Amino acid sequence: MRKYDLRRIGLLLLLCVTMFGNANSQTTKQPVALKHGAHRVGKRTDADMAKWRSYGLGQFIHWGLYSILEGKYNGKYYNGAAEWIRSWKEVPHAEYDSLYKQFNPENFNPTQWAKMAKQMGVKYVTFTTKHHDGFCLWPSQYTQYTVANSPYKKDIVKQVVDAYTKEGIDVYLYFSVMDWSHPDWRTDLKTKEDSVAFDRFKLFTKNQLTELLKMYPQTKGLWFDGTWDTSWKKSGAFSDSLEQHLKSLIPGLIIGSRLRADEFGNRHNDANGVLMGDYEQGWERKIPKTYADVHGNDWDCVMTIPENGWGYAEKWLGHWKTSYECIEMTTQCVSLGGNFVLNFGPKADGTFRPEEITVAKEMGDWMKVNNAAIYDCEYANCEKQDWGYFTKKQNDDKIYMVVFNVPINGSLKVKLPKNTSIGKASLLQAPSTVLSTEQLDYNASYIQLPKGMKPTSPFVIVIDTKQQSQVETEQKAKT
Ligand code: H79
Repeated sequence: MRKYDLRRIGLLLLLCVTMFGNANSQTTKQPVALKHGAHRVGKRTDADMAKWRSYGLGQFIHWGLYSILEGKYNGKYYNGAAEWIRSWKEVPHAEYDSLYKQFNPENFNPTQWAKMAKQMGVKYVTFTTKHHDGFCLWPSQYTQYTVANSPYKKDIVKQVVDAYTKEGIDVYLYFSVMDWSHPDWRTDLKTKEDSVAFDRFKLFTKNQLTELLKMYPQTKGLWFDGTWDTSWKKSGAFSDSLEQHLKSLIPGLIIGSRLRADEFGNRHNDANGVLMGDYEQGWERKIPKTYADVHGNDWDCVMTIPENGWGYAEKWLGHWKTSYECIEMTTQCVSLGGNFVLNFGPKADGTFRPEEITVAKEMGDWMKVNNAAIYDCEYANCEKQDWGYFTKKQNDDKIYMVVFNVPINGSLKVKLPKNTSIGKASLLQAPSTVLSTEQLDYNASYIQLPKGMKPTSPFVIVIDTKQQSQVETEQKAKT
């Protein structure tokens, strides 16, 4: 019996225990024996994944031919996301597919990009190597539709990978499986011809991904997209073997839950409800409300600064987020055990719009002072309060309160986990300022802000916790 089969049997047994071990469970369904389901129950425990978990903040970059059109065509503005403009009926495909002849980002300065990201405080970047239009920002040998055939000619992916790696920022490659430029790509497999064509497409996909990992061995992970079509959902065996192949090329490689489908076409979670992939990749432009919503998984939230739209658009219609909103989202994600990844859509010439430069700068300024509450932090298991968010240092007992709304009386309610109490509360920015506390019951307290403190930006309180003995807790609980 192969090691792989043994692993599956182990997984099934684990599922049985999980599902039948709980006598109160209402949904005691028989686990389904799967050939292409999850390979693991629970989180990865290795060092690469531990590093991913400690990032807190990441950057996403969407850059491609759509950046040239800037969300408009013939003077009319497109209502959808700028990177989807090729699918707008106004845009002739042949014209869009010729845009590569104009791709020449003369002001592209990868070192400047990486330095801006570094100043912002991001620990990883996810970069679009190929979006849905199929245009490759690296010189792929498997298609002519690449940057090598543009006037710019040079390899963009290599420059991004090298510049960010040099700044100590981990690089993840975004890759859209859906490829509008490829004649063999299908949304469904209805005929024999479809299946034959899609088999060629699968080989093309595998070749391109193998090529990427061989050309850029510093890659820490892959961020898949465009995997929702029926054709891909019918290709569970392939995506399973593809994932294993990619992981064999770079040990420790991190791949989210958007790549695979099981043999029944279930995505993200397999037929037994177990996550397929190293983290839950379903939080696109939304953040879970409670810790229960993340089902014990690692996860990331990818977010746009405008309401929608990832590629560059001349006009941002509607609201766009301020740096404080982005800082709050970062904190909220970390407080629920996830990473927050903020998107940037550079212009076709390779420069960033001023609004994005401002957000990056202001977030970085805040992170410089307050990053102790973001990096290496996790869910703190404290009851959520209206003033903001709790985070907890991994492998440490320190709890952080990131305060966004100060109550008029300056009293911040804190409810720590069972058997834990406040040893000392102080301001992160002024550690010698010890804050007074008033105990409400055995694990709830008020922390009082210094009189006259009028914060002008979100700030952090550090709680050094102490463990109460069980006896002490029980005695207090009785009174
Ligand atoms: O790259 C950015 C987006 O362009 C891409 N993901 C982020 C990171 C993205 N595009 N669309 N979506 C995500 C959401 C998917 C929408 C869909 Fe549909 C709705 C897929 C299937 C139904 C509309 C109808 C689009 C395809 C069919």
